[in-house]
Amino acid sequence: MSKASATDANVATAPVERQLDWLHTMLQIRFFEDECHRMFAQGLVRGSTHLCQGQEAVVVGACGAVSTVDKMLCTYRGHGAVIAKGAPLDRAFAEILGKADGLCGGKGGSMHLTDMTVGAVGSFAIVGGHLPIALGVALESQYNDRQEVTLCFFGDGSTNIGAFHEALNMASVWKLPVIFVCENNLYGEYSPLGTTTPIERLSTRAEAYGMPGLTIDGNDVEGVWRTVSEYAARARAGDGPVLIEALTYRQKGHSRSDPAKYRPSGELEAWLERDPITLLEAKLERLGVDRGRLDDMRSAAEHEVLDALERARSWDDPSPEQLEEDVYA
Ligand SMILES: Cc1ncc(C[n+]2csc(CCOP(=O)(O)OP(=O)(O)O)c2C)c(N)n1
Ligand SMILES: [Mg+2]
Repeated sequence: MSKASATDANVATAPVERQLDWLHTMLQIRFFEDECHRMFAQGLVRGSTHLCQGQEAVVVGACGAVSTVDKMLCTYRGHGAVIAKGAPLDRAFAEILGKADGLCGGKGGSMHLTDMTVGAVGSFAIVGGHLPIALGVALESQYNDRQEVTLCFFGDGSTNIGAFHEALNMASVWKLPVIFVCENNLYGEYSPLGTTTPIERLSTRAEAYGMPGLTIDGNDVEGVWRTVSEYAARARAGDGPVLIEALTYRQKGHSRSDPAKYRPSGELEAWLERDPITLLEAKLERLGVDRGRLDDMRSAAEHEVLDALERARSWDDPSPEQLEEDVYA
């Protein structure tokens, strides 16, 4: 068995089995997104999709720090978050394919995956629009005296939207149990953060609203888990929200039609060196996990994803009658 590295030495590590669970979910998300990319490229699905390859550690670490009864809201780049919260792979694929047994009856699609049974309250396509909604979800928990937290994921671009500022302010005044997690992937669509935002550390915006603000390595799943665990406990105790800025990188373009040619040369390669899955595998090897076990897990995750896709593709499309259900006008 090899020893943990010096950088790990002063920090309590999560049990290896737990870290293997995280790896498994991160691999499922990676393969899920790769398959989504293929489905859209092959014209099996209309519209667009926003993939999260490279950002898996943020959602897996954060969702791993809360339980099913806790709530989660995310963006249109939300497949990974919803899977990390526990939604089944086949019904997520089915939703994207517009099938009747999709998570939302096939009526939401890629940008609106929702699974209330696991606390995945919604994926939102209006940038920043869901932050005030997260407050309402958290207010309901607080009002009914349930010690739940609401995880709210959003991109760096959201921090320039008015609703971000209003939401942080009110969450702090009312001490709402919201964990605001900014997935800072350095770009809002095709714009580097620095061209739209006059500060570098987005977490400093927390200070204006009287809540703690931290910047963490979003590609270190255990670090994300540890930070969210700590602040979730604080929120459950009634001490209010936190803003966590998780630094990460979107390995693909903004949406499926974006080849991301605007990236400076070498940037992608540098971030691929810090791929969150590779980092976790290397750490597990240092902790003594056999390489063969990691390879087996990788191929199991790939098969699970491919099986789920095959099942979802075999399911029925909504009937004409089902199309009229859930329509309010
Ligand atoms: C209110 C609003 N303005 C503009 C858009 C168009 N839009 C879609 S995604 C996006 C970029 C958001 O970037 P960021 O918040 O960093 O999230 P990321 O896509 O990087 O995950 C924009 C401007 C939108 N959906 N909603
Ligand atoms: Mg972004």
